[in-house]
Amino acid sequence: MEFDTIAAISTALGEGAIGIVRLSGDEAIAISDKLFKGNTPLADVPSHTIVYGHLLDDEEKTTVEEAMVTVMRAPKTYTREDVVEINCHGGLVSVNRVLQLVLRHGARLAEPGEFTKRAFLNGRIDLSQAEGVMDLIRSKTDRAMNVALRQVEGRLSAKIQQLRQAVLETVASVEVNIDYPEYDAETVTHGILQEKMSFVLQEIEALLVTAKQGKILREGLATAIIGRPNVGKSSLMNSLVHEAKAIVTDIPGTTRDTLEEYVNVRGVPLRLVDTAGIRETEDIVERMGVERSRQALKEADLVLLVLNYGEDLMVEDEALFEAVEGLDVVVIVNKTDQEKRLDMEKVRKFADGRPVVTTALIHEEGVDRLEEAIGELFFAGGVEGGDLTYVSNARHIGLLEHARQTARDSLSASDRNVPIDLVQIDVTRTWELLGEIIGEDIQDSLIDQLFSQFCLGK
Ligand SMILES: Nc1nc2c(ncn2[C@@H]2O[C@H](COP(=O)(O)OP(=O)(O)OP(=O)(O)O)[C@@H](O)[C@H]2O)c(=O)[nH]1
Ligand SMILES: [Mg+2]
Repeated sequence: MEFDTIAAISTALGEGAIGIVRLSGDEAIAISDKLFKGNTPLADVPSHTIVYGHLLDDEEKTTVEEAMVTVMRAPKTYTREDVVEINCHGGLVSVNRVLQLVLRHGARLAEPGEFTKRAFLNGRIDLSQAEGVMDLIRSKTDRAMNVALRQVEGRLSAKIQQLRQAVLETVASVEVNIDYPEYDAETVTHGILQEKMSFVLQEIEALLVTAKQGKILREGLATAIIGRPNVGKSSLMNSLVHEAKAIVTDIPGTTRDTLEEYVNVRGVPLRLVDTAGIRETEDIVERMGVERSRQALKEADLVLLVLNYGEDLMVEDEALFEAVEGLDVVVIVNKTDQEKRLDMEKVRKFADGRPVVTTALIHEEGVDRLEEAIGELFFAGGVEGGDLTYVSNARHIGLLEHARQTARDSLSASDRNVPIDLVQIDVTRTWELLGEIIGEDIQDSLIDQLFSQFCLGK
């Protein structure tokens, strides 16, 4: 494909030791040569080498920067085009100046994600791999990063290709049938369809099993800390993020608005939400806070339900147990340094098999046990360190769910001996849906929208 030459600052903006301005396209080397002065012109240096020199301002003929310039010729580059990376001094002014210089000499400012988009359009990676690149940059824990890395390497793509191949074999067999009905191979075709589509369905289902965990690794587990006022919810938030983020006082009703923080607990990324203590109140602001707590509870994947060891179980506590029915919950009995008033038997009964952890957060006691309980809850089922072909992207999950449906439809139609050319419709649709995951048969507008979510310079 033919493209113009693009440029962007590829390092994070801010003060740093070095900053990089990257160019990609047919003119990348020629444009760089216009402003670069070193021992040899860039056009003559071997590919994939880095050279030292200066950048000159064409108008004022002054040296703008001292730079190390990497020349990478197509096709073995990130975009499959000629790529030049200008390493200059880090710092907002410096990198911006270099960028301006490059733009003045004929490069166009890249759109967000445009380098990766080119890698996709030039066929180096498929769409799911490109999306993996974005996840990689945004990953918040090691584990999430490993999952993204596998996706960039093409694990998911390979799986999808394999499934599409199986669907294609079905299609081919059906086509033969439609074209040569005199052979009356319909029974054979139904047999092939049953076999192949069952396999495809099974594999899609297996992928979707990983979806929940994959999505959590990517977006963080929405975790709401709830409990009556003053039980120690904000103390818990602070203990988990290892910082005094939330205000803690002995006044019930201290927290009035929800407060959010990301934290990595044993490899599980939590999007932790501290909430206002839930109680009936006349105070308008507090009441709005309580409403938000209820909302946070509704949106939570995991609930940390905090109780007070120094008080009897109250009706409000019991109401909370009711509210979290069916959710993943860890019960935290806090303030164990106080005299015991809580009936632990009763708590266990209400917890109904869900983990109960005791803490004295005022002394940072029990935080370890809590972290362990969260880790165990999440990685129960031993997925840890196993096959990392997670499906984590909402777009992929949506397409897989749809493909699961069309695969099922084709099987049940075949079961009912529906004419094979009608069954074919569902089979073909399955093929298309799987294709969309890796970016085949996908609309340009959707591609533009996907890449626009990237950061500048990637
Ligand atoms: N004795 C004792 N006090 C604690 C413990 N944990 C927290 N506290 C105290 O309990 C009080 C309330 O703690 P917070 O963390 O603000 O409680 P909260 O649940 O966020 O309260 P609201 O925001 O008002 O709903 C503070 O004075 C804390 O210092 C503990 O383990 N033992
Ligand atoms: Mg609080």
